[in-house]
Amino acid sequence: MRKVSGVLALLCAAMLAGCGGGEGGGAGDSITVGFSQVGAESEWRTANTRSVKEALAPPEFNLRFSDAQQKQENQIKALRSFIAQGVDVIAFSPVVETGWDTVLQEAKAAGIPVVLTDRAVKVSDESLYATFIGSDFVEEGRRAARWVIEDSEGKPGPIRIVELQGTVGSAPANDRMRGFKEVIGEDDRFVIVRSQSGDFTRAKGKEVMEAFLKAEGGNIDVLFAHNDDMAIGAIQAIEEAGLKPGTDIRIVSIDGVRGAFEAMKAGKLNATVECNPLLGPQLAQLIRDVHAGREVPRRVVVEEGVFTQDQAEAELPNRKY
Ligand code: GZL
Ligand code: ZN
Repeated sequence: MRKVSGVLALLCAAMLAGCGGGEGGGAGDSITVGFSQVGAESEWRTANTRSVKEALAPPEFNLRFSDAQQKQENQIKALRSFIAQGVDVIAFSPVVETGWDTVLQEAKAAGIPVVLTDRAVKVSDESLYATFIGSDFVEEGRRAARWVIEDSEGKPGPIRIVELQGTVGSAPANDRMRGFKEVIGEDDRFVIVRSQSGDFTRAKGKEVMEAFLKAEGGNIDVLFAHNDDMAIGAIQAIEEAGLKPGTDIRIVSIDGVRGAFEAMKAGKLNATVECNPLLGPQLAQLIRDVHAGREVPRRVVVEEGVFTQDQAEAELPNRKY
């Protein structure tokens, strides 16, 4: 089915180009896509970038890819340059949720459709983007909390939790926190004693966990990290403090990257909530459909699961990222 629609898309693009449809910036009948990526901050992001580049490959696509080093102003600059180049479609993963209305109005005025992938935006006018494909981050936060509740079965309170949050203002950080609090709040044994952003990186995760340990000493029962990279950094800090990660402090994180499976196999991480970065093929199909003027769903949710320590060894060889 995908093959046929791919050929159809090429034919119609050729026809459009043929009748001087003014295909913006497309070389021949390929679809020129401007893609602005958040950065290269985590294993998840590396896998996501690989999946996007593999899916938006020549000759069908002419991909212009930019890495924003996790800065919104760099993404806005990239989007403006894609508009100036007259690309056919713009796709991007917005580093934070707000501050996009102006540049997306400019894309709309230039007649360039926008596809959101991975993270969402908060905008006044829904027509500023055609579709959003990404995870349900609130559900990921709920899954992490459900694991903590299950893991704390029979333990008396207070159970003291520290939280390493993702990038300030980003959809995954806002929504994972919301989902986690919604479920953990149902059981008053749990207390979130400290929350701070580790910006989704190993280095910052380690640094913030060192501060938590200094402030709370051995008084931390659970670490909830919004991504595996921060959890892996925190694990180093916990070991350097002479404590056993996964035992003295139970740890749950999100993404399900290879590093998490290795940490679970070593008994240092207890669970990871899967967050699938391999969005490339679905993104490519959405771009084909949008470019060809076909209807697309406003929201495409990516299916994901949860992995625990006892499954790590068996699952490791199957991991694609
Ligand atoms: C989630 C993605 C997050 C990952 C982090 O879809 O936006 O950003 O959870 C990454 O690892 O940095
Ligand atoms: Zn996800």
